[in-house]
Formats: sequence, structure tokens, C-alpha cells
Amino acid sequence: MQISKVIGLKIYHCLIVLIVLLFVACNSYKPRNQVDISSSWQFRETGDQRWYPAKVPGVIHPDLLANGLIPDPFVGTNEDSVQWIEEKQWEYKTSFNISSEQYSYQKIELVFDGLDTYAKVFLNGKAILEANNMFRKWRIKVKENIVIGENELRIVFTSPITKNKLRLEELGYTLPAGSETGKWPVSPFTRKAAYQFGWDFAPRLVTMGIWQRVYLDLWDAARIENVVFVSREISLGKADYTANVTIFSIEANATYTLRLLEIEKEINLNAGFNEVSIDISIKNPKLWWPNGWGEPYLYKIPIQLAKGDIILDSLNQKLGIRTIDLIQEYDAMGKSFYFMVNGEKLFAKGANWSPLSTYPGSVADSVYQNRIRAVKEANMNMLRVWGGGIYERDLFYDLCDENGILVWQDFMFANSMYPGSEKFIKNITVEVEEQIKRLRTHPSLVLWNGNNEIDVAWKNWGWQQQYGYSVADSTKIWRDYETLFLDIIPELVKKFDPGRSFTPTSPISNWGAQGNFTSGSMHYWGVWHGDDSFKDYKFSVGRFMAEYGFQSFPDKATIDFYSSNSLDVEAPSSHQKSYIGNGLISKESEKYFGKPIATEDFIIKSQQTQALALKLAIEAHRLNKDKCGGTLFWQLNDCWPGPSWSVIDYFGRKKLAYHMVKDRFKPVILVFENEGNKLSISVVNDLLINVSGKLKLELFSANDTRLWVSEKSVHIPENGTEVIYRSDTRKLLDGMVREEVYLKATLTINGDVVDDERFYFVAPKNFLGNHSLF
Ligand code: BMA
Repeated sequence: MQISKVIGLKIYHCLIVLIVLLFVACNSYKPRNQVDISSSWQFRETGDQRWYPAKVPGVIHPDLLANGLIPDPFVGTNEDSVQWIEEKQWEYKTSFNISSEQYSYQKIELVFDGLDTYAKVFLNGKAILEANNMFRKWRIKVKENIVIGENELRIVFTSPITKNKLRLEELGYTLPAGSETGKWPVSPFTRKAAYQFGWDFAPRLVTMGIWQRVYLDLWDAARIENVVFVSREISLGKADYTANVTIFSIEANATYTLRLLEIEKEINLNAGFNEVSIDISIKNPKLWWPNGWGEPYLYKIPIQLAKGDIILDSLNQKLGIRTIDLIQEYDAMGKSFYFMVNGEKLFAKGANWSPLSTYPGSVADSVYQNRIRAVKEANMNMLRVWGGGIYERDLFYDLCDENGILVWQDFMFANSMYPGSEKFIKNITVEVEEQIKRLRTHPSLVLWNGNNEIDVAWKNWGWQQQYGYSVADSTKIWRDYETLFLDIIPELVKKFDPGRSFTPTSPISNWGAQGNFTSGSMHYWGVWHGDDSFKDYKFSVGRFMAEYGFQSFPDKATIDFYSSNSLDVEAPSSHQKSYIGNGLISKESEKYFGKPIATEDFIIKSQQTQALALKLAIEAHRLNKDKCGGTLFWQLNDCWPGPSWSVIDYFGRKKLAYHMVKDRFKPVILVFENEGNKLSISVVNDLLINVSGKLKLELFSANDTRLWVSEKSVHIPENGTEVIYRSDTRKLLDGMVREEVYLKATLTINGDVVDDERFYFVAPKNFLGNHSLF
């Protein structure tokens, strides 16, 4: 009975396969189809009997939380009590159905956009993949393992700690490991987001899981792998591009039709990957402009791959027509670092972007939309995707394209030295190639940068002594660095994205010595990590300010989420991850805004202090736009709720500094400068036009009664700066009490107020009026 049932079933399966084969043979090809595998996922710790519902894309911590198995790691000191998760082995499984129609595709591939990180994948019990890199995409041919009807997919995640502990011992010396806080510094060995191992703004939550989309890719005959437009000539009248279309064909000597815009081409392909080139010319092109300079116009280029009447694959590829170059040239000051966009010198204004969550795959699209809207509204034109985080999802770059936000893209390496084993380098090589190919199509992408701070760290942070390296170890470690960042990665950029600029590291110059402010990119941390005061921002302007910042506390509602006793914010708390702690916030805020009278006052004062720091820095950078190519403060956003350098907190609540930055990034601003009794007002203009305006000066008493007014016409040079007013504060005060008056400057262009600024003759805490900020 049993045997006959089995035989019956086998015959039944054979019949279906036969029918399917016949169907393929007799029928025409079908269009490519993708089927998400996002439902019915379950997870468990290996060895447990019980499975729990899971969310995919996602990772283990939010799944445990959703099932009530752990407290929220973002609340109180819970982070400490969930550390056990990182050393366990976790399993995810689901089942999905395949119809005979789906099975009839010639190719069935299982695609993981991202697995975090060491994952063994089983399909219907058979091992089909061993993944080892969070930043890679995995595509596996599964036609021979899949069945019509129900299929089971199971993934086993091994802890990066367990996995790499051994490697630590093998090496014989310890590698610097970013800001990793665990016992075993494994992060340099693990191709996984560094901030998840602990950072000075992030908790240690070493996640595991299916952090990006999983789907089946079903296709017949051939599919489009990618399309890249290489510019040949861009002039006022036309833009000439070559579209390089990479197509994978199953059969050799197969003929297809490729359509791009109105061009149709018969193509004959080999089996495997083929590159087909089509030249296009766009008459009177509309250019893609960064935010503040015009519309970021995007052409949508339809591309179709067909066989006979069947469209096998199609997509709409965006094209933003612009030229962008990073100019690093020796000049009278040292060596420049600025971007030319469409032939104009750009002053970059923006921020450093870090992941939106400790669980980056779980972030809703709306959060990305919200943040990029805030970036645009704050008059920013550039974001730096920082190397201790993740290569962002496509949506991020799409939003940057659409909103004119240039992207400085770090490769994901930060504050660590990396092993140079052949296997590891091979893994990185694939990762880098994949990411270049994925992101090079975005007009917003302006720069590939090798790593965050490793060069300056190796040369200045005393790692050699700290880790007790022998000369031989030191030589080897530095050689491994050079291989990766001076050979392999730049070669890959040159090969796959030759038109894009590359820098091996950021910063190029270390802030420690004044002489370094004459060349290259700079992370200025004299304020915060050094002993400098806010006044030093003025004298610490490098050729491109890629990082600088000051911490503050988030709004009370955010603090209430993670701390039941918001009164403890001043005490060192588990959410303050910077070794500097809260002392510096208190010290600087008391200096400018006075002693806080209660917790809420402390929170506000911390935010005012951060806003003041960013104001002083940005003004100094913009005033020096001849020398300095841009200003990107640290950091735009947060990955969890807590005090940090961010101007928008984890929940999207904007701090006072956000509003300050938005104001100071306006295209045309007035800047007050005061040295001794000498007072001046400058205008900074980022617009590409010369303008004439009117400067109105008004002296007010502390209770806002106007004491006098004067007006003068001013010339504002295009894309430049100019001092438009000078005076002596003693003359202006004319015997009045400093604490009791302030000066207001208003700039109008064609009757519109473009900026107004107030100058106080004393520190904000000593001013006798009741003004909200200063
Ligand atoms: C910069 C960043 C981060 C860090 C920040 C604040 O150096 O690259 O590593 O979080 O400083 O310390």
C-alpha cells in the first residue's frame, strides 16, 4: 500500500515535470518575474523545540522583542542584559509554494539582497549556500532543488564571535577594532556593519538575520544584469552617452532585440554575461543640479530585452546629466579639496549619515523619505555615508538623486586595521565590485572613499605602542592596509566606475597640527576630542571639513522612552557612549547659557550649546569658501535613542541644532565677526549670480525697542564672500550697557528678506532680554 502510494506519487511528479517541459518546448518565453519570500518566517535558537514568528527582512533582536522574549534593548540598561544573543546560533525557516507555471521558467534563482552575516542556507534540506558577508548579495540557482508545491527554506546563522574567535588567536597579534566594546575584538575579521559591535554613539547589539529582501528570480532565455551610462561629451547643446547593458544569456549564439529609447538593436549573444553598447544623444539636455542650484532633473530611459514578441526583461534606468569632479590641486595654500559640478565650484553643505537604526533592515521607507526631506529642507547638498555603517539601500540613493543631494560614499571600513588573508581579500573584492556596480548608476554619487580615519589613526593614535606591535607586525599590518586601500579598492573603482573620484581615506589631514589645515579633507575634533574651545572653530578651517560636531541630549519625549528617570540624564548614563561623557556638554553649556535649573533646562541648554557650536563652525567654513570646499558636520541622525552628535534623533525629533544648521546653510547668509572691539558683517553667497541688496542695521534694547536704524546698498558677488560692514563696538554702544542691547542686521534682495542675524555684545547667559536662543 505504502510502496504503491510512493510509486504513484513519483509517476505523478514525473508527469508534471514532463508537462512542464513540453510547455517550455512548445510555448514561447515568459517575462521575468520576481516572487518575494517574505511571509510565514519563523525563528528559534538552535536546539530549542519551539519556533516563533519572525519578520523578514529583519534581524534577531527585534524578533526576540516582538515575541516578548527579551526586554527592549533600547530602553534603560537592557542592552547589557541581551548580550548573550550574540554568542548563540539562530535559525530561520519558512515554506513557500511553487506553481507549475512558476516552475516552468528556465531559470529559478534564489536571491538574498543581504544576509547578516554567517549563514548556511538549506533548501528542502539541501545546503545551497554559505554566506560570510553582510554587504554582499547572494544569487543561487535552485531549479534543481526546488519542487512544484511546498518548499522549505531554512537558514542557520552562526555568531560572528564564535566564528572569528579562532582567527584572533591565529593572527598572533590584536588588530585595532573600531570602537568595539566586546571581549573579543572580532569586528575587523567580520564583513558586517562596525557600529553594531559598539561605537561612541551606538549600543553593542551584534545582530544576525535576513536583513534584506529574499526573493525568487524567475526568467527565461536572458535577463538584464545592469545598465550603466558612460558620458562621452556633455555640452550646452547635447549630451552623448554610451549605454553599456550587461545581459546574461542562457544559450550561446542566441538572438534578441534590445530597445533603448527609440533605438532598436538586434543582438547576438554568447552564453553567460555579455556587454552590449548603444550610443545615445540627448539634444538640449536638462542638467541635474544639486539642491540650491536648480532642479535635479532625471531622464527616465526605458530599456527592453525581447525575444520575438516576448519582452523578457525591462527596466527604466534613471540618467542625471551632470559633470562632477573632485579637484585636488596644489595651490598657494597647500592642496585643494573641492567639487566642480557642471563647471561651477561647489561649496558642499551637509552632514555625515550613519545608519537609521541598529537594525537597519527593519527601517520603514517612510523614515528614509522623512530624513531626506529634512536634509533637503535644511539647504544641504551633500551627505557622507560613513564607513562604520552600511552601504545604504537603493531607496536612499534614489531619494538623493531626486532631491539633488550629492553622496560621498565611504566603503565600509572604519577605525580598524584589517587582516590581509587571501580569503578575506577575495571576499572584500567581491563586495566592493558589487557595491560599485549597484551604486554607480546614481547621478548623486560623487565620491568613493576607501575608509574612515584609518590612515590618520595608524599615523597618530599610537596603535603601535598600544598593541605592542613588533616592527615586523607593524610592517605587515600597514602593508595589508596599502594593499586594500591603495591597490585593490582603487583598481576596482577604476575598472568599474572610471569616471568617479576616489580618495583612499578620510580625513587626508589630521587635525592635530595647524600646518595640516592647508591640505586635503579634515575631521576637526579639537572641540570634543581635544581641548579646543568653540572659538577655535574660527581658526581651524581646513580644505574640506568632512567631520566636526558637538553632542546634545535629545528631546524629553525621547529621553522618557529610554529612561524612567529623566533626572539622571546628567549623570553618566548607559546611553552616553562617548568616553568624554556628559561633562563637556555641561561645561560648555554653562559657559554660554548658564547653570541649568532643572533637567529639562539642561536638555534645552545642551541643544542650544550644540546649535552654537555648529553655527560657529559652519560660519567659519563658509566665510572661507575660497579655501574650504565644504562642510559636513557629524552627524545627521541616530541609530538608537540617546545623547549624541546628531541633529535629528532616532525618532525623527529635530534638535535645536537642526534649525540652526538649516538657517546657516541658506544660500545667502550674513555672518557677524567680532575680535576685541572690531565688529564686521560679511555676506556669503552660494548662488551663481551677482546680486545687489540692502543691508539694514538696527540697534534694539533688550526688550526689543528699536533705538536706531541705518541702511546701505551692498554688492554680493556670485559664489563668493564679501565684508559689507565694519564698525567698532564701542562706537555702536555709545555708552550703552552691553547686556542691554543687541544689533540686528537684515539683508534684502529685490525686496525679499534673505537673511537676518542678531549680534549680542555679551554671552547669551548675560543678555538681559528674553530671547529664545541667543
Ligand atoms: C568621527 C566618526 C566616528 C565617531 C565620531 C565621534 O571620527 O568617524 O568614528 O563616532 O567621530 O567621535
